[in-house]
Amino acid sequence: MNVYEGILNRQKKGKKSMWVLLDPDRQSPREAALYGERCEQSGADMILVGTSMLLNGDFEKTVDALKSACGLPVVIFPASATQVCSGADAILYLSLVSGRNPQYLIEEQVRSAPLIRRHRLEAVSTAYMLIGSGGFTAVNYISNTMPIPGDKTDIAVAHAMAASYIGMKLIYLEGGSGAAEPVPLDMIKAVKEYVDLPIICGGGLREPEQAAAAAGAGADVIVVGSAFEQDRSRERLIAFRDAVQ
Ligand code: 1GP
Repeated sequence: MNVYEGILNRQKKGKKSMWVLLDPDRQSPREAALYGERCEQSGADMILVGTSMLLNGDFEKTVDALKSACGLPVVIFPASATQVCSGADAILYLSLVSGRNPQYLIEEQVRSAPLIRRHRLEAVSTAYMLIGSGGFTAVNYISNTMPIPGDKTDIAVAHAMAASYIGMKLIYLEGGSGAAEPVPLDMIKAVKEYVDLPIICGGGLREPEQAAAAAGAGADVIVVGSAFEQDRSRERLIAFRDAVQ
């Protein structure tokens, strides 16, 4: 079963998933391996590797270390075509559909396509929708795009429907890493009502209760990054996992 089939299977069975986002800049590959092991033992379903801005980290070694340390799917969550490497199970082939910047709608995808083929990566077409969270996030700045305002659920729904008609496979509602507020629950509910695709939701989920609320509103997958950067204990991971499921 490939990564996308695994996601679809869980969605069909009504099982919610927790994915952990790991920024390769925040730890050594060795530390990443230990963390990956803990994520697996704590019941996480997948590990995403990516960052808006890679400074010192080793992307490829981090992916390899995670793969050798744990049995979870390790999936690239790329900010650009530079974050493509072999060794991962798949790549979220993101198109920033909420923005109107051609670089992130199609240009980075064209640059990365030959590498994806060379590395035989499974590419999972993902409609990446940046949702306004009341603050200015790294994704806003780097992508040079405007987010969809958090109270404009109709606009979010239209984007998700368009992505579905185009043939994309996942909807990612992104508040932005470390966002002041998570994606509004009403928006998750509305997108769920109109689109059958699995919905991923992340950004600003600091407490298990927030993750539970997002899952309850209709998100099939919850992504948590920052909340585990301060506390990577097994207890913290399990608290989120239990809240999501
Ligand atoms: C960011 O959705 C992810 O792309 C996770 O966000 O770091 O705020 O958990 P956090």
